[in-house]
Parts: sequence; C-alpha cells; structure tokens
Amino acid sequence: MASPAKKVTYSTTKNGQGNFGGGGGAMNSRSGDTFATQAQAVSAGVVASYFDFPAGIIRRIPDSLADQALRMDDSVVVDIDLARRQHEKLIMTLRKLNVGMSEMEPDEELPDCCFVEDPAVVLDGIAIIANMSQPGRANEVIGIRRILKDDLRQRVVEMKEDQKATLDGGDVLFTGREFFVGISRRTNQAGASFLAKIFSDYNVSSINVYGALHLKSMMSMAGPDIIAVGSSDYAQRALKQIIEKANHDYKTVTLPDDDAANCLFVKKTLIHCTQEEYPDSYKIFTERFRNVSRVALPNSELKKVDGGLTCRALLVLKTPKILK
Ligand code: CIR
Repeated sequence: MASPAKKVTYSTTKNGQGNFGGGGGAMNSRSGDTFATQAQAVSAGVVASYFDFPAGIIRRIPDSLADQALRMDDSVVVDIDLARRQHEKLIMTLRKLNVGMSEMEPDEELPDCCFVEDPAVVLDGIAIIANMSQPGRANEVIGIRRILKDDLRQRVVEMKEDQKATLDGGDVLFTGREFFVGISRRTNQAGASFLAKIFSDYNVSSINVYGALHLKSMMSMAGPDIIAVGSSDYAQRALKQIIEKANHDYKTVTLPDDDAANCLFVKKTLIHCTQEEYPDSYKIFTERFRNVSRVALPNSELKKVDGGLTCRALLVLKTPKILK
C-alpha cells in the first residue's frame, strides 16, 4: 500500500544534464524542488515501490548455451566458465540486496534457459506465461510457471489461450506507471493486446522495434521515471514513439552504447555495465547517478548470445499493489 504523502524534494535534470539521486532516498526523492501536489508525491512513492522486488528467479547456465543458444552473430565464441562466473555475480548482488532468489538448475535441452525474463511477465500478483515464438525456447515456460505458481503464489494466466499471440518478456518495459511493449521479431501485436487485456489497469503502448532483438536490448528503467536509452538511430526511434505515447513525462539518460542501456534498478540500487566493457557509458552512469547506490557487473559472455542484464533475472513483486 502506498505510504502516506509527505513533501518530497528532487533536483530537476533539465535536458538530461543533471545528476540523479541524493538525499539517500528513492530515485524520485530528489533534492532541490518539490512535487506540486500531494497526489504527485504519493504517485511517485508508489512508482518507486515497484522497484523494491522482494523475490526473483534465476536459472543457471547449461553447457549447451555455448554452441546452441540463439544468437544474431554466429561467429561468437562463448567462454562458458566466464559466463557462469559473471552470472554468479548477478545472483550474489541480488541476494545482497535481499531479493529472495529462487534458483533453478539448468536444462541442457534448453540452451537459452538462463534468460528467465522472457518466458513470463509478472505484476500485481499476476504472471502471464508467454507464448515464446522460438520453438527451442517454448519449453522454458514449464519450470518458470511452476515456481511462479507454487513457490511465489502468483495467479498464472496462459497466453496460449490466444494461439496467435507471441511475446518475449524482453520486449516488455514497465515503468511503474504504464507498459511499453516492443513489437519485434519475437513479440507481435496480438501478444501486446493480450498483455493489455490482462493488465487492464495500466496504459499499454506498442512500440515498433527495429535493429535490436527486443525493446529492452536498447533501453530500460534506470530508476523510477528514468529511462536509460542507447544513442543508436534504432534506440532513438523507439524512444520517440515512447515519448509520443507516454502518459508521463519521463527523464532520459542517453548512453553511447545501446547494450549498456540495459540496466537493472532494484531496491534503490542501479546495476549497470562495467568500465571495462563500456567505458563511455560507464562514465555517464557514474556522473549522472553519482548519489545513487550502484553496482557494475560484467555481461560480456551472455551478451554474445544477445542477453542483457535484465534478461538474466525475473523479478517479482509478490503481492498486488494499491494503485494510483
Ligand atoms: C535469444 O535469442 O532468445 C537469447 N539468446 C537471448 C535472449 C535475451 N533475452 C532478453 O534480452 N530478454
């Protein structure tokens, strides 16, 4: 439930130049200005609470990922041991942040099974089990469904009710206020419409995705009401559609590398790329999020098979929220 309204302050970041955070509070408790109304402050508090995930699911990496995981560039060679060490760092980080992690064993028959973000979309106690368009990934939903239903007590809704719909969770950007769903090679309009029907309390906008696997391959939430976005033409075209369709005036942080724009904001901590992998984007994170708790994590190996940070964990708010 939303906490009682209190006067919350924040510093403005005109034209994306400012520095987020400060005051030790949630990302939307920024020092230097005030919310115009109590309602806005309450709404910002509710939005921030969407990032306080108490639970999450990860799945360990099968050996088969190295040779059989789907990828856009066939020439890459994955160092599977390094991939596992990098994945372990994310698991440790989430555990340290007190996210109760359900850890699944790998399945050699499912080379992409560690990308647990894709098989389901979870919000307000409801889990949509997606129709994954890639035949080699379709059975990933089995284990994920079981954990969501039996362990995390989510109400499961099967997208297979609509045979024509396809969707990967990597195309679903939830801001805490509304959804943007990428229409991509993996997700179609029927998939977006299915999601809109289930999460009918929220605005759901379709965003055409070009030049990237998923919408979140080039943008993600870097904090409440803050969208991190890549600077490629593709990323900027997607952002333009978001700005046109959005119900809210989001702040944006533009990063030189699209891959680096896939970051995770969890429990007031921003998990983002390392300096080694993306020095220019890393610098922007350090400057713009100076006063925010941050953790830099490597992702070089899973990136080779098109996985970003967000796709390696399925984060769950266990119970429904009282909405704005
Ligand atoms: C695939 O092509 O399906 C996997 N190799 C990568 C999936 C990454 N998922 C995501 O970014 N949400």
